[in-house]
Amino acid sequence: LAEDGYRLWLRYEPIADASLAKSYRSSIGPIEAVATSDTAKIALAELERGLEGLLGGELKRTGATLLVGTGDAKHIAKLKLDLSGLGEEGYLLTRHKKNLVIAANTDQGVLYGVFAFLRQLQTQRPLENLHVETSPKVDHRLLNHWDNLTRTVERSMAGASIFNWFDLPYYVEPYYHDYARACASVGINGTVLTNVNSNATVLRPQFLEKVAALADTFRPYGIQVYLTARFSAPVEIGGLETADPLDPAVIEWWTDKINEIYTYVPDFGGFVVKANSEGQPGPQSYGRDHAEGANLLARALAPHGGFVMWRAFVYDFEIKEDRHKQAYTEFTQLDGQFEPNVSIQTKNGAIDFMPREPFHPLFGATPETPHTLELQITQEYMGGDIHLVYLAPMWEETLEADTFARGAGSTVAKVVDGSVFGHELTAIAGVANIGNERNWTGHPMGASNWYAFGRLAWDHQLSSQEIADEWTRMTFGNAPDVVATIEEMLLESHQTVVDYSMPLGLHHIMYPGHHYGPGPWHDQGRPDWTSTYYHNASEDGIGFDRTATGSDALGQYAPEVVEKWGTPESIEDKYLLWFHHLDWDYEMKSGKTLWNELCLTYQSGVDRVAEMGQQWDSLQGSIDAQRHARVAALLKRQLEDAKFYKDACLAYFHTFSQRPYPAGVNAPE
Ligand code: GCW
Repeated sequence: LAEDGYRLWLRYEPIADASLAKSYRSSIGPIEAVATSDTAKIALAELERGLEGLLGGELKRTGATLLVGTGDAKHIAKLKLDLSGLGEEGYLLTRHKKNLVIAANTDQGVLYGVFAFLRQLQTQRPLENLHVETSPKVDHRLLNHWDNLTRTVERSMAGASIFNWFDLPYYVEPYYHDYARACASVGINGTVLTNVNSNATVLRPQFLEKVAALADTFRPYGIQVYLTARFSAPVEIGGLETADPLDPAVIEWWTDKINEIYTYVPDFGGFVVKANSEGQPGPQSYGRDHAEGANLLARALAPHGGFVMWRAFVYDFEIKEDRHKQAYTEFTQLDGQFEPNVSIQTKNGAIDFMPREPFHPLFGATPETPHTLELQITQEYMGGDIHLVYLAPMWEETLEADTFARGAGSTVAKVVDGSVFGHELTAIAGVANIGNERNWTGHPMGASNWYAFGRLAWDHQLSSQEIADEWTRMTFGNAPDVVATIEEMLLESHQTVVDYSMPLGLHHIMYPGHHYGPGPWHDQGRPDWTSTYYHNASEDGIGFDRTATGSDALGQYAPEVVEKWGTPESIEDKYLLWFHHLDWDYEMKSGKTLWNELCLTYQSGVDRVAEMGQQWDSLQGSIDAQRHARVAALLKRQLEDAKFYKDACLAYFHTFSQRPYPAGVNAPE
């Protein structure tokens, strides 16, 4: 099991290039550090472990010393470094005369600095002119686990939940430390332990004890613990008759409950709440609105410094309007009514983590209320832990999308990091793809998404390419052919999955329930869960008219966006059928008809998976046999799945289009 992937990107394999290793050894020298806090001890242990693995043996005196610590430690203070811009979590890696320095204002910053320093070596960057100065652009960088107390995990396939509730608090699994190390290594500083669909059980004292054990374990790694709050908890576990947020008994119940939580977890982060969505209870069940619901919890959390992430993923069983529009309609009305410690947790797009979505129109639309950007690391709609899909390019697309809220350049990233509207509360959340599989994520490449999420949450200006490069080197080594091949596979993989499943702006045509394969024909008896509602295919054409002649969801965006996306000629092909319903013979920018383009795009997605298989085969012998074999097997299945997706969709759409398949497309059998 030596290469089973358990170590993730923290492998610290010996640097094979002897002269590079030698030069690293001579520029690093022995470590000088003072470690008194648990966090500082963890940082030092990690540094020793990393250097031991990468460089082997003890580091000898070479004239250089690696100086590690906070600005107030004597050996750092005397260097007179300017650490004023680093804040609580930032760090500085630099050179001071002959010495290398890892410095920060806090032990937490030092821990992040240590991981960053080791990353330099893992990716074989030169140390001569080392100078990295960075602090996170977003304060709260959280994983959201959709994990149930029974250890099932919603929408993840990487085994059971890593949280072994049954044995807690007595037995603390050693791997919790490795989970925390991995999170800290990419700057993740919070974790929501429970599913947004969970019941209220976790709020019972017997479970709060268990939560406390996890919080104690994660704290020295800088990871705060959060929970989901089931809105009906006062009824479910509190014995009250109502959960009406304005009812004094309910207010008292939550206040007591929250005070109680803080006796177990003094630095408890707060709650994520899914309310009045997909059958979950919420304030509207009592004739109250989302702000009244969120504020109830926020007021009780505020004295302790906690905050509420109130999810914007709301839509009703009774359809009032295009589901795309509902969150915007509800939350823009409430802007200005939320307590300052409430953030609206908003998915990247308005429907639901589709393979590709235009950015959510709520970003930029609530000047008074901050947004927590919710991304999905787990591949609910993109082949689960079977398909190779590197998600950073998709997240980058969202982060860089311009809302125009305060003129050009008001990107989603800048709305989220608080700079567009001057918000102090900033957060970003990723729905975890982690389970108790030995390699954590099932697909060996799935870890790239955990890694990329953390890196982007820390610094949204990093490119998906840079992140892929780092991760590949750290995970599979620095051999040029390995790096080039894997990077190319990663970077093209998202467009590939879009092409063989939901190209050209198609969405929500997956099979219901498991969401794994195709189901464009599917009708679930309510329009917003029905594929035909979203693709609208008929003899007349295909696509969802969301312009003013249709649902006008487009009208929820800024005028600049409306102008760009308002016509089929001006919108990018990748969003075309999201906003427009077009004739099968519509002439695309490529000069092809829509039908032909659709067919060829599906086909190119399939072809690209086949190519990935060949690329991967070419690495046989260049990476360990175990991980190679696993990815190779998964790519074979991905190819079969991709063909099936394409065939199912094209065969179905063909019943409407009645056009021949263009040359180059393998017609479905
Ligand atoms: O994507 C949908 C999923 C549900 C999920 C929901 C949500 C946690 O199919 O499984 O529930 O979104 O985000 O609340």
